[in-house]
Amino acid sequence: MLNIILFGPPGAGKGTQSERLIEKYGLVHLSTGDIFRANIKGETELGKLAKSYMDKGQLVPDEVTINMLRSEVEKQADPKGFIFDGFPRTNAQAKALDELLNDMGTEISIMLALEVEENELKERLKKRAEVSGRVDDADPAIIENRIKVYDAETAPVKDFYQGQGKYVGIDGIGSIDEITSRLNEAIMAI
Ligand code: B4P
Repeated sequence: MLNIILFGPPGAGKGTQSERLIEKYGLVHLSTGDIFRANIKGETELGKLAKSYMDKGQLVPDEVTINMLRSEVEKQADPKGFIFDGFPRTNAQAKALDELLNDMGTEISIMLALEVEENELKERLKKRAEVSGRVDDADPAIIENRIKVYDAETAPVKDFYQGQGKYVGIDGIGSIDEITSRLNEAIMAI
């Protein structure tokens, strides 16, 4: 199986690039952000809980996120592989993902980390706010908080995969096509 983690700060292009990679490699796309947003739209209990964190730019608690991800993975019959987009975001999530894949007789193939500097991230999210209707994109203070949470809780996840020799940094600045080519090159080199 080909199991890819697409990693990076909010606005780095994870969602945008995932759409292209799933098509090319026939992978299952699991975006925890998208799943939470679908639950918010459907007004489920999970959605109500997730919204109370997301609207403030905080992470949804690990236990809730891990259980949700596990059930989404286990739903798939005979997958060719997965793209994990926006997961793991903490070391506890990374450990849980390793255990889950291990139980399935597989593992993470590569972590592709999109590297984009902070001012560019803020610009992209501000632009997206005009069309997304996302509360967490609309307020500069919330964007600031998302980046702060990323630096404190999510960035250290890089070390977890670097320790396994699976981390590859990708320049996330440039056209969407250029960045897709860089990602494809890294996947071909696995
Ligand atoms: P996500 O949905 O993952 O939010 P995100 O990080 O902002 O999305 P993404 O970063 O994928 O957007 P993209 O780069 O594609 O999470 C939202 C919230 O959910 C979190 O804050 C948290 O509260 C919660 N959550 C999710 N997962 C969780 C977890 N595992 N644990 C706990 N909580 C969790 O796009 C950004 C914009 O840039 C787009 O408008 C795009 O058009 C533009 N763009 C992309 N590539 C570009 C390029 N090359 N040049 C210019 N613009 C570009």
